[in-house]
Parts: sequence; C-alpha cells; structure tokens
Amino acid sequence: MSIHRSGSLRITAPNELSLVAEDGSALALHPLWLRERCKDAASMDLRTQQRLQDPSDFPLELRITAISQPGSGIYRIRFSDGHEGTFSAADLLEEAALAPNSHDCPAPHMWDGSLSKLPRPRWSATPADSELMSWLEAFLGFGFIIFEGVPTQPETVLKVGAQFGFVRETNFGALFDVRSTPQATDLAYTSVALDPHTDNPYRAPVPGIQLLHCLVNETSGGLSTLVDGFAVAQALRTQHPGAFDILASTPVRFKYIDADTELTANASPIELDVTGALRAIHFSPRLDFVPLFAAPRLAAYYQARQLFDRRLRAPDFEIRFLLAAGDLVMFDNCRLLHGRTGFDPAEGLRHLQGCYIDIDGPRSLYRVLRRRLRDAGAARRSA
Ligand SMILES: O=C(O)CCC(=O)C(=O)O
Repeated sequence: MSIHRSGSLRITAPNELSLVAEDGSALALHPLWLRERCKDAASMDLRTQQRLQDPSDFPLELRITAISQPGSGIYRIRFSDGHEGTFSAADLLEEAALAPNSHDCPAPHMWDGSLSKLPRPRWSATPADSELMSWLEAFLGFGFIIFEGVPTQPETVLKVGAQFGFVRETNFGALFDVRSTPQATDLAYTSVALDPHTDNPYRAPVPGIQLLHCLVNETSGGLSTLVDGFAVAQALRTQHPGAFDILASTPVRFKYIDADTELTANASPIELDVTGALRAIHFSPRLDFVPLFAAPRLAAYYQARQLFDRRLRAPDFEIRFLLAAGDLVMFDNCRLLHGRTGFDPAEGLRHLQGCYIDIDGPRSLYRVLRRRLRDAGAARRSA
C-alpha cells in the first residue's frame, strides 16, 4: 500500500489547489488540511511552531474562497472563515511526500549475511557536522554502526551515547558491564554463546538503541553477531505469509525476574505499524512465554516461531565481527538482533560496557543537522 504522494502543485479550479501526479491524476488538497498548516502569527506561535488554535474548532464545512499565486512557488489562500494563509509550494510538496509511517529520515537499507563492507568509521568526540551526518546516515540505513578508536576509559560509552540521544537508565543502571561473573543476573554476564535476540523485550517501552563498547578482549571467541530482523521478517512474509501473520498478531509475554525487579511486557514478535509496515521485532527465546491458547493456535504459533528463529540463526542473514578494545557498536534494538559466540574465560578477560539510548535521538539529530547544513549551504550561495 503506497500512500506516498509526489507531483507538482497546480490550481485546478477557481478555488482548488491540487497535487498533480506525473500520470496527470490530481488530488485536491482538503481545505482543512491546508488551514491547519497556516504558518502565520495568528495561527501559530512562531518561536515554538506550535498551533495557537485547536484545529477541531475549524468548521468541518470550511471552504477555500480564493487562491492566488503572488510569486513563483507561493500560494495565497483565503478560507471561508475569513483567514488568509500564505503557503510555500516546497513546504506543501515535502509534507505531501511523507508516507504515513515515515520518519522523514533515511529509510532502512535491509541487509543479510552477505554484507561485507560494514559501516566502521573512526570515532571523534568533536566531529564536524558533515562527518556526524555521514555516521547518522549509515546508522539509520543499516541499523548499526561500529566506531573504532573509542578511548577505553570506563564509562566512555555514556559519552558516545549522549552524542546521539538521551541515555536510558534501567534496573541494570545507566551503564552495564558485560563480562563473565560467577553470580550472573543475566546470561549476557556469563561466557555462553548468545543466540540472536533483542534486548529487554520485557520492558515497556523497550530500549530503542543499544551501545556496546569493548574495553578489553583477550579471548579468541566472543565474536559479536548482528542480524537485520526486518530483512528476516520480510523474507518470512514472502515465503510463509501465514507464519508472518501469526507472529504479527500473537501477543507474547516477556519477563525478567531478579531479587529487586520483576518486569513483564506483552508484545508480538513482529510488530507492524498502522500501514502494515514493520515497526519492531521483539525476540528473545530465553524470556518469551506465549499465553495459553487452544492447541491448534499454539501449534501454528510454535511452527511460525520455529520458521522465524531458524532464519534468524541462519548464516545467510548473520554478520560476525570481533570487537577489539576501543571498538564500539551501536545498533537499533527495535530492528536488529544481536548475540555473540561463546568464549573461554580461561583465555583472558572480555569486558564490554553497554548503555541504551532512546530510539528517536539519532533521528532528531539527523533532522537538526539537515536543517543546519541546508541553511549553511543557502548562506554560502547567497554570499
Ligand atoms: O557479550 C556480547 O557481545 C553481547 C552481550 C549481550 O547480548 C547484551 O549485553 O545484551
């Protein structure tokens, strides 16, 4: 289903402004859709760009009573409530082109196990805007980025996280140490292999982005693994649509328990948005408990989960890499699954520090930088 609209603006009738597609089809812009986009001081607070009126108070029968084009790419529209608004064609076209589920940022560029060129830039505490933008483009497209050269001082992961968004504290603290310990409160804190999983599906909301920073790695195992959960879900949707639908519609209870914490959350392993597009993967075979449904429904669920899990664990979808001291991987915990191969703690120490940040931090930063780079470009051109 594509609701994404593109074309050009044209006055198609005395009181009608339309988006005209390349095939000639025209979509008249609804008077209320235009009215609630008025950007003048009577309609919005210009500093915050927040509306001053509740748009539900506009009359439902609002009409356009006049349209003129005072300049190239500018429309002046009078509405039947007496208000007049000035619109930039560029703004309206940009807005019209936004798909309902769009984040207005680079779309996921799905990948599988054949991905050979990993996004692996050298980290800097003070990157130029253009460098930061290239990191964000890589992260938003691939769902992950591996930084090299991050100083191995403890807690640096918090500094890197704060470059991209707000650090999300959990019961594991603002920062957690991933190393093998005797009384581990999570299997991550042992040396066993971890199959692909998303972190903390028992939490609502789940932490959006995870960072893992390697401080020491003296072992030959413990390779990091990543899988693009969206690519796997997409393959399942194509090959086994029935299984995909079951995983997108079965609420599973995820739970975590220790002495001080008892967290549970219900989520379907594959979460879709209102348009049916992939929104998130919630998958952790160590922690998932499907409710008691009738046997046929459970049988179908278990078969669907097995089909999904086998693909998640297949080498065709997985990438593996070694995190050496000073490497830091940041990944989208709503899209990617991560894991590691097992290691022998007798070989030496393997110590990572991790933290979470909210999912929308890098997107916000991307939009701010895009605005800043555009403004800088415009200023250069007019100089
Ligand atoms: O040890 C690793 O590389 C990964 C640990 C892990 O899965 C986690 O902390 O969530």
